[in-house]
Amino acid sequence: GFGYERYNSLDEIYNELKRLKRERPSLITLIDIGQTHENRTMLVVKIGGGQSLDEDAPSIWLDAGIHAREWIAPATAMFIVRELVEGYETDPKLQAMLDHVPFYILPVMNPDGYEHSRTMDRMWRKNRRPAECHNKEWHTVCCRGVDLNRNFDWYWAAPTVPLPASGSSSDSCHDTYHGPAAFSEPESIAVRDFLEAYPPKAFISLHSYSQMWLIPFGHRRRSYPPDYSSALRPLAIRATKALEAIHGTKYQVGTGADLMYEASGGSHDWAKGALKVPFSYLIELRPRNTLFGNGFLLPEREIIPVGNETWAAIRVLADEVFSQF
Ligand code: 0X9
Ligand code: ZN
Repeated sequence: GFGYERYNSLDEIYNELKRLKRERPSLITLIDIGQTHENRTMLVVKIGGGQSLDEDAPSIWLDAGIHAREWIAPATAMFIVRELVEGYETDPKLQAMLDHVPFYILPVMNPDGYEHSRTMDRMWRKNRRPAECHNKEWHTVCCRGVDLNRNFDWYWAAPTVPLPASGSSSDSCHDTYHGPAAFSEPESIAVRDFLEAYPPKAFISLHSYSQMWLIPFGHRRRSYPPDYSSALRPLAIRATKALEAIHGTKYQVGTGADLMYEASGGSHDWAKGALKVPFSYLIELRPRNTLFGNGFLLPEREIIPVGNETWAAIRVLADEVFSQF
């Protein structure tokens, strides 16, 4: 069965969400936002805000697992689900916040890829779009999967420098294949349609790894939204200070393009640039670097510490949304 200190299967995660819903039917709503290529359900859990779906109410969006191999992201999303559900009973300030500002959490945005990473290929990243074939020299190659974090309609498929490959690739065999068109994938369509119907005040996407709190925009170096210095960056710095205060974990703050590499078609860039979500961030969770092996293979003993420190940061963000809207 499900455990908060373990990496769980998709079934275990969905069963836990259903169990929480049975226990607290008035606090929790489960929303099926779409189906994947392999017909798995994409499940959003709404916590707080009453049971009706109010399009105008301020809310906070959190997704995880857009990249299949980044297992700490869904585990952290589930930690935050539990923190919100239990805190609602025990923390009056959190209760007041959740009554006014619900969380919409999608713990596994890429269920097909996640299961493929669990059972077939630990380092799988993309979704499981059926193979596309193209000619390469003297033979035909066919490859599966689109990088969902290159498939959003924000400078989609734009060339990037200096590493086109890590930026966004037109080669279906590449790990950053952007797909045949913007929003070509059922998973990115489901998220877009939901967010357009219920536009949140904050958008957070959990990834791993690097310990970075990334701010739009990531498609070009030195490209920033107008409120980067006045709002987005100061809040990110406050949030990462709260994070560091828990276990001393240090985060870098900046745009993905400045700190890492240019990459177009990302969901957090689209959320800020196209949907105009006030606070949009991409969080690269632990570890910091990969000196001791593969950074995607974070030991299970770190799940709870990562959950605690990340929750402290997200709490800062939630309090800010609550005070502003
Ligand atoms: O490449 C990505 O999609 C993200 N990194 S990951 O290792 N989790 O795959 C980072 C995207 C942030 N934006 C830029 N780096 N431009
Ligand atoms: Zn990622």
